[in-house]
Amino acid sequence: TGQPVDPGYTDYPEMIAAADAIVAAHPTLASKVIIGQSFLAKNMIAIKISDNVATDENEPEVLFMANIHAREHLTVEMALYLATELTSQYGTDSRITSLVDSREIWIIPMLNPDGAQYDLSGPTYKDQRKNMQPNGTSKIGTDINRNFGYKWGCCGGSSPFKSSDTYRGTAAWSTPEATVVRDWILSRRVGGQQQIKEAIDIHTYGELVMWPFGYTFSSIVPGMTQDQYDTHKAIGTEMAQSNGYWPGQGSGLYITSGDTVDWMWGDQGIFSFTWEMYPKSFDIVTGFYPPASVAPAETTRNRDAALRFLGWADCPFRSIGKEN
Ligand code: 0X9
Ligand code: CA
Ligand code: CA
Ligand code: ZN
Repeated sequence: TGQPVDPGYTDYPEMIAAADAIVAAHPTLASKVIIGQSFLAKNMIAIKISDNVATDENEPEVLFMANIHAREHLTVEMALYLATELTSQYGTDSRITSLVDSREIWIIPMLNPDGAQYDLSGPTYKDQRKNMQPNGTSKIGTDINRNFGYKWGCCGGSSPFKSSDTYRGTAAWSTPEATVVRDWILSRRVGGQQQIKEAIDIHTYGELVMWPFGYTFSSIVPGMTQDQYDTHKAIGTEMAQSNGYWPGQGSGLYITSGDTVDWMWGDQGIFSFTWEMYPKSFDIVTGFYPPASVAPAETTRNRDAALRFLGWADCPFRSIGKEN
């Protein structure tokens, strides 16, 4: 890109420091969990936010994850904004207080720490998307968001070519980062019941809210009933009305296979969404690399959408008028 790295974006050490600072400031509300290690042995972390945070309570769990794609730095700011807002406004903002009291919220701010750190290593951005696992070509890495194990490698939704930006890897789960997220999500089952009810995988760019499936243009397929589809659509459309993004099924953008949301819904029954943040389209200054100075406006913009999303976690089907 030739664009100089903006030091306003949060890099890996700063992300860890920010998480530690949030936990230090709100030790009863926030905790840091190391969920595993990246290919280059960086700790991958989740921030848990809830009342009585040290106790695994019987409360619906919600996951926000960010920066699976290295160059999508604005998503880290989004994740840290949410963690900051949910803790600092607790006890002041009644809406936040009741959501934090009644849910267990997990935030993974940097799913691809190796790629993110490389992209920010300067002096100019590296245009890195994938992880940092060597593949024998000069375009290092595997696309972690094509490496999940639901319909992996199907249907033209990923690339078999190692140099491609959507290289799917040698097999499903060949990236340590996807495996860490899978194993951690599987660990959230209690008595066979997945505790995580909803998830958002935060990307840039396009200003979109998308739901599964990404692997097929069809809406209703095995693994997605009409009510389940309608529930995704209702919640996704509500979020898009709030933040001004465009709602739709993921395949409406293009077909993907092995992405996070298809696995989270298809394998774990978690109501799952992809956000594509600012900007709406490529322009001369931005694409993946708007100035970090846009972060306050572009994160605050999603506050209400995130809180509405948290509100459905106890019973997503309520969004279509069906309790069950
Ligand atoms: O291609 C992706 O992984 C995501 N877009 S990005 O520009 N951030 O790389 C979109 C994934 C959502 N699924 C579908 N669009 N099918
Ligand atoms: Ca709690
Ligand atoms: Ca729990
Ligand atoms: Zn992305």
